[in-house]
Amino acid sequence: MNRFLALLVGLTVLAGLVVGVGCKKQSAPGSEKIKIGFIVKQPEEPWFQNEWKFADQAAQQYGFELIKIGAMDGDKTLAAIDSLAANGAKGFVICTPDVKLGPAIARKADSHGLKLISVDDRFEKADGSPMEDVHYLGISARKIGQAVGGHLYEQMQARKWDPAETAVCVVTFDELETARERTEGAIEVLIEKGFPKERIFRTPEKKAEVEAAIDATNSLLTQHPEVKRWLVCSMNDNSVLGAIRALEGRGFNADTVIGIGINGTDCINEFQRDKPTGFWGSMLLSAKQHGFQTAEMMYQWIVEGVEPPLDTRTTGVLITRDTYQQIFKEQGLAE
Ligand code: FCA
Repeated sequence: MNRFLALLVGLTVLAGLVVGVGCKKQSAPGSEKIKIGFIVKQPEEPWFQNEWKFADQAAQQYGFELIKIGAMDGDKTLAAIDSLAANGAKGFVICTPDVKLGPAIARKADSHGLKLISVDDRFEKADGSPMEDVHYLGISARKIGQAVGGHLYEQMQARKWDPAETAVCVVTFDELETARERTEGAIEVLIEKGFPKERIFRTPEKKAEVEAAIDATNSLLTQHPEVKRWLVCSMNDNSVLGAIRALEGRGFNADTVIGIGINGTDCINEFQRDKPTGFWGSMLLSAKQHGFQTAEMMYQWIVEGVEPPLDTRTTGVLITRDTYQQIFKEQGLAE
């Protein structure tokens, strides 16, 4: 009897082991990874490549699979969401190519039961107001713009430029709230400091790209051949770089132009040139927070049910040709 019992116990333990191993196999790391999408509007821009790089780090740390998709227009964006759903993703982070797509994107995400976090560019309702119910992580746009304005003014004074011979070229992209806030913030501070309002010129770009900024700046320069020195600001590095290229086309250079960008990721080649150009500095944003933190928030939302805050804002810090290497080192960004 005892022997029989022992055998029974032995068999039960064995069976348990087999079942246990079987179960383990099913949930072994790698076989059932959570999938999270990360859609960006301009995959060629270093800013977005950095966001992806940091989101990848979150994927590695937490063991989920990151599906990166570039979507430059509405059709691509909506198709990307369908394909994420078909692939079994549970949610996605997105910088939309057009904030007006917000309601359509939110509806599509909802229809597939996908969680959604918007990054950088906040979704807008049909009436232009922000979709405050969609989780968002973006920059403190007005504050960062104000910092640009402050540094431009300081640099002008440091060079003892006569404000009467100087003008401001503001390449605008007012369709986008985060862009408008940045340029309006810069203008606000320049005026506050005493820069003559009538020589702050706004010129709209059709897209936030170098070529479009070149066009926008050229049309402004044609109207103002009298200006001897220029301060330049815009929504990001590429837009300021475009302005600098247009100014160079008319003989302006580091002695007659002070440009300050935003991102701090798309101006590294510029800082690495042999000679300084009119692109003097940039407000370095935290691509790490935008990429890593949004992906991390999405993962924790899916797995632990921790809903992220509805609105998270990040800050920036000035970098120049002389300081960027040191600051990158301090922030662990150096290659
Ligand atoms: C927008 C811009 C990007 C970057 C980001 C934070 O999406 O297009 O270049 O500045 O905001």
